[in-house]
Amino acid sequence: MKASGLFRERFGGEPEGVWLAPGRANLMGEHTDYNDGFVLPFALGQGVTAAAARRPGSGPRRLTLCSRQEPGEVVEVDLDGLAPGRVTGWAAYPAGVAWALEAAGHRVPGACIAIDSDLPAGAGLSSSAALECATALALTSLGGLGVPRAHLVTITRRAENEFAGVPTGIMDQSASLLCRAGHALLLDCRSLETAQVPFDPAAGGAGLLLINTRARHELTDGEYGRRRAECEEAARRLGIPSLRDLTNLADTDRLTDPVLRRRARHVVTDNQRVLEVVALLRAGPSADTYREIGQLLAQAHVSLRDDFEVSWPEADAAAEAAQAAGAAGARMIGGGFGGSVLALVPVASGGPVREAVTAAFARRGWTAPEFLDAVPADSARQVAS
Ligand code: GAF
Repeated sequence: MKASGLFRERFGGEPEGVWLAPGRANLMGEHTDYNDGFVLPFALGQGVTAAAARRPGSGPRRLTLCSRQEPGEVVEVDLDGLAPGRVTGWAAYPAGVAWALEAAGHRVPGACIAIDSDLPAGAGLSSSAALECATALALTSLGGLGVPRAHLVTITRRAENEFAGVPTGIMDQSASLLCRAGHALLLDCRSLETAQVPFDPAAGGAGLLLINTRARHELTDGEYGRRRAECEEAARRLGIPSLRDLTNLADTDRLTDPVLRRRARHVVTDNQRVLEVVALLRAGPSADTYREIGQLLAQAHVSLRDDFEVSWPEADAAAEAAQAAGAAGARMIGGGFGGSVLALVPVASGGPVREAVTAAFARRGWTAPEFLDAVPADSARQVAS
């Protein structure tokens, strides 16, 4: 385990435990979470690991953080007086978790934490949320703080929104902390009710292929926040608390601004698609089920590209090439403007789809894409003591 190796190198001695938090892919429901709508993510086998131990002695309460992905950097964070803005860069995520735990009334122990990740960075697979959730499990376990998972979701999201300053919804932290192997997680982002929906594409002769388009995804670049503001403005003009309350597509016509109308149309149709996918999955796995889910994925991509306008050229090309080579459907996932495409692929078409997407990128002179076979995995957990 590489995080433990890094811990030994940097801090000497053994960690008291190693915790893993997975990244996520999202089957359906994009940009619906901050509109109080529905999402259907699943956890990946890949994630962030944190090897950690309490600091010995009675010195200042402090976190000492290092990461294999940030070689040479050791960040010291004083827990007393910790406040947003005091820590920046990658360390803001773990420091923000300590801050949010303390703000929720939990006393965090001083600790040394070594981080490692096998999630490709910038691939839109939620590496920041995974970093937060691995840290949250490490700190609560080391401190003997019995914080229920549902609270850890809101605490880690608070770290991201208020400490790291990234205005995301609640999907990614929920996926990392609540998903189950062999299932997708249906989350109602208004009530925060969850349901585990059996999701085993292999049983229907299909597989999930993640295509990292290698166009880097950043949530901090302003476009994400702009979409969020547009949705809030659309809801305000319609006189409803949030776009979740719009269930009839025709109601979007009441928006005279064409941009706001398109944004609202995406949210209404994507919420509906989540519920349709859930109904299909609950009916049981079959080749037909996955063909229909594939069609919904294709529709969702068009909606994200044309109505929500968060797709990017590499994602459009990947989705198109994958579908032409036999994928049942494919769509961009996550916030957009970079990152990954999720393709639902009949097992026999796996090879041809990879070849077709690779060839499409090569024809355009783009960096070759990376592929990852995704299998719905378990949520965050301790992996070594
Ligand atoms: C990012 C955000 F972090 C999520 O909250 C969600 O809004 C997603 O983009 C888009 O669905 O992953």
